[in-house]
Order: sequence, then structure tokens, then C-alpha cells
Amino acid sequence: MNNKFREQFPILQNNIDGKPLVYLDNAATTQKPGKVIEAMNHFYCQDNANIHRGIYKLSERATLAYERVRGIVAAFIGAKSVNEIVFVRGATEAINLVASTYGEKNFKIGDEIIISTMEHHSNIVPWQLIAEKTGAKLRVINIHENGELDFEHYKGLINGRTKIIALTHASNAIGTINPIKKIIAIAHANNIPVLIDGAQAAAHMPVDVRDLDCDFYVFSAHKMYGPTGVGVLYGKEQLLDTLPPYQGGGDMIRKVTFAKTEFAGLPQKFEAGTPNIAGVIGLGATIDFMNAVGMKFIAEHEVELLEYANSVLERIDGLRIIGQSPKKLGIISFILDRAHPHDIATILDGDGIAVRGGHHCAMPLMDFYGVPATTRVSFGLYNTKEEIDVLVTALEKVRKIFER
Ligand code: C6P
Repeated sequence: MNNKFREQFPILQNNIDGKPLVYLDNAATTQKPGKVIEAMNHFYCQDNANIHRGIYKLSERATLAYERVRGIVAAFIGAKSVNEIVFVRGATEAINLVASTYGEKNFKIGDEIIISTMEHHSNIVPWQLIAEKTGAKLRVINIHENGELDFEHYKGLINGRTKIIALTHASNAIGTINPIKKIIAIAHANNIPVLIDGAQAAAHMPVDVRDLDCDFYVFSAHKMYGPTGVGVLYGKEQLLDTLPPYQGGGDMIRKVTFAKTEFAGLPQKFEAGTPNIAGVIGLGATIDFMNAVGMKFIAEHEVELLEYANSVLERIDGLRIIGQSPKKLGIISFILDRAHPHDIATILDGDGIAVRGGHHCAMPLMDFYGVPATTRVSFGLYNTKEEIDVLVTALEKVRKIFER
């Protein structure tokens, strides 16, 4: 399968111990195209200054470049206004921000937060922290054996004490794509806001926050061919407006006296301190890159890889795929008889193949399936069927090593 995008990613031209790199850990982080690296380099070489502060030209250029990306992000996810786009360190920080500020303002003893069995730790622990402080409780939506959300159970969990629903758009560990539009509609019929963890979705399918009508949507740039250390919190303007600041510091104030501080408006209220300016520039460049490739094309390409990988992996003796929801991202988790995922990942690494073996920061999901860990392969826009063939050959080798 010819993949014309591969040549745009410098790292994919490298060998690992003399073998071509087969990078199949895109759910952990994606590789970066030259355009993103160049945009960040250009910023540091030509425009670098702090933003929103200086009166001189460089600072004005840096501010313009940074704020321009807010518009790019808003258009990418269909937000109504740039005021709804808050730059953060990543999905984790965005969820912590919402849990902390929304929870502090709205939770009291006995209130309930609905999450699901398939959440990443980043969409569990922040809610546990605020629940402990406020006396609220977590309620967890069950899933079916095939990895689909138990919709009836979800509906049954909603009650007058439910204060928020926080759910992943797609599971990082087993790839399930959740029917979030339906989930949001039901939540809203009960006047409950919904946070969607889009960390795995934003780079792999078109996302339209207005069509979904979600209240918050979060994602990280590094999982979408962009840099680490930067991400986005989308929040409906009227809701963000009601929340207290998350952190205090420079850039989030209108006026400070020792007696009282007046906060800045949106989105500055949530961006205390000097942000990751070059990271935001990189985020803008990667969205331009993905738009040029086309989100529909990316989604279709990855489904094709998923279907091919399913068909060839299923033929391996003793291999069992965990999570077979009819709607899945290009993510496959599996176990192989007698072989621990860490051993599998180590042996594959010897053939230049990068996969993740472990609990994928989804320990409760591993508990549900009764396994300590899985081996996970996850696809990106540059992966090919040939790479899947290389994986299958290497897995046959692993199988033989662990054969009795
Ligand atoms: N999942 C994985 O290998 P950060 O670390 O903030 O960029 O993203 C956290 C996060 C939140 N939600 C989901 C669904 C995720 O998949 C992740 C990150 C990586 O699966 C690293 S554990």
C-alpha cells in the first residue's frame, strides 16, 4: 500500500537497530510531520517573545501567531467562538481543570458524577479527587463484553443527584467509539452537562462540538501529530463563564490589588502564566496539516487498516482480541497465550516494531476483562498494510518462542 504521507515524517525514515521503524503506538503519541517541526523552529528563530505583554514588534508577532491558532482550533472542532478555546498542557490538565472548578462550584455531599468502565485514569482520578473534597460520589457505567457501553445501565444511573457526565469519545485501550451524541442528548434532557474526553478521537475522526452539543471537549496536540505539552479545553462560553479560575498568576487578571483581584474574561481567565507558545504554534501547524490531508480520508484509511489487521491477527493461533465493538478506532488490544504483553512488546521491538504492552492507564478496564495487561497496536495516517504484515510475521515468531 503506497502511503504518500510517510515521507513527510522525518522519524519514519529512520531504522531501529538496522530495521525500518514500524510505529504502531499512535494512541500513546503520534510522530510529527516536518511542517510542524518547521513551524515551531520558525517561531523560535523569527518570532519568539512572550505574548500579551510586550509593546514591541516581536511580542506583537508572537501574540498574533498564538491567537491565530485559537481561531484555527475553533474552526477545526466547530466552536462558536475563540472564547471557548482554552490552551492547556493536554487532555489531563483540561479534565483536572473542569473537575476542580466545576466540582468546587457545583458538587455537594451526595451528588453524583457519572463516568464509565472504559475511562483512562485521566478521566477517573481528577473526579475522585474532587469527590473526596466535596462528598460527591462516582457512578460507573457498565460495558458489555464486546467493549460497547451498556446504554440501559447509563440511563438507569441518571437521577436528580447527577451533576456531570464525563465520558471518553473513544477508548484508548480497546478502541470503542462511544455514541456520545445520543448520550449527550439524554444527559441534556435531564439538565446535566457532559464532558467528552477526545484525547483519542480528535486526530482520527471529524469532531463537531456544536453538532455533538457537548459542554466540554478535551484533547492533546501530541496525539494529533503535534507537539507534547499542549492541548485544548473546549467549553461552552456561558458555562466557562460561570466557573472560578483554576490557577492564579499573570495574564489571567484584569486588576490586582492586595485587597482583591478582578479576573480577565475568557479565555485568559484559565491561562495563568506564560503558556507553551511554541507548542500552540505547533498545534496550529498540525491542524493545518490534518485539514490538508482531510479528516474523512484519515478516518477511512484507519478503518481500512483496522479491518485488515483484524482479519490477519485473528488467524494467529492463541491470539484473542479484547474489545470487538462494531464501532472502533484503529486500535487493537490483544492477548496471546502464555506470552506476557511486556515480553511481546520487547520481542517486537527487536524487529523495529513499536507497540504498547501494559494496562494503558485503564486499570479498571483491565480488571473488567480479568487481565493485567494487553498488547496494543494503534494506527495513524502513515501506517500501511505492509507494516501490519511485518507485525504478523513478528507475532508468529513470538508465538513459537512461547509454544509449549
Ligand atoms: N493515553 C495511551 O497510551 P495526556 O497524557 O494528557 O496527553 O492524555 C491523557 C489521556 C486522556 N484520555 C485518553 C482517552 C487517553 O488515551 C489519554 C492518554 C495514552 O493510551 C497515554 S497513557
